[in-house]
Amino acid sequence: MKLLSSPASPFGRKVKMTIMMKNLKDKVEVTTVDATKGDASLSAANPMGRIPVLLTADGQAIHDSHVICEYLDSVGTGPVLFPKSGPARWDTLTRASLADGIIEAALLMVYEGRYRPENMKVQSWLDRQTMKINASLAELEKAPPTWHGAPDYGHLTLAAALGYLDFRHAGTWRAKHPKMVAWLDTFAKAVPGFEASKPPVA
Ligand SMILES: N[C@@H](CCC(=O)N[C@@H](CS)C(=O)NCC(=O)O)C(=O)O
Repeated sequence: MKLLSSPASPFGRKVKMTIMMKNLKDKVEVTTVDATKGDASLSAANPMGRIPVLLTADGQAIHDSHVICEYLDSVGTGPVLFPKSGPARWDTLTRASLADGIIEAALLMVYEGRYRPENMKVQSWLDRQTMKINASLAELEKAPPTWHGAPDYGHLTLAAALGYLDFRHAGTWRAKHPKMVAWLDTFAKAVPGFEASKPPVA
């Protein structure tokens, strides 16, 4: 299998953690693709031009980090990352959805800085993204999500989100969320793939 991703991508980081947790490291070759530059191999695999994309051994292109992680969960070994049914499944997916929302808001803020000329920036829109991130973090701080046995896909996604806030937003979230800081430390000890997939300092 081949994973098209980039070291900076928080969605790619989720997939990289999944690869390690599901003991698939020797079965997936990770290729760096720059999604901002209109890469032809990426567009062929995903018309949206987004990373990550997984090319399976039989030539199928699978995209969206959730779909890739669920696929890898089904073909690898190790702990189950996606409960198959019942309340546990909806709990995992809902936690992942909140964490994906944090990533999306944080990413939109980065894109605003990257793509919009200075005189076209809209502060109220940036404030709205900040508000979404802060509201989500405040909720998580009330009751950091625990796990039994091993972290699941929802926990992986949350760790990727917090790692992205560290990477692109100077880790300012840490000051007001001590429980989540401790949560991330505990997660990093439980999932070595978190440290191994850390983006390089820009
Ligand atoms: N929902 C998608 C989002 C993927 C995504 O937005 N990836 C970013 C990089 S982190 C990207 O490829 N951006 C380039 C673009 O949107 O053109 C997923 O979970 O995989």
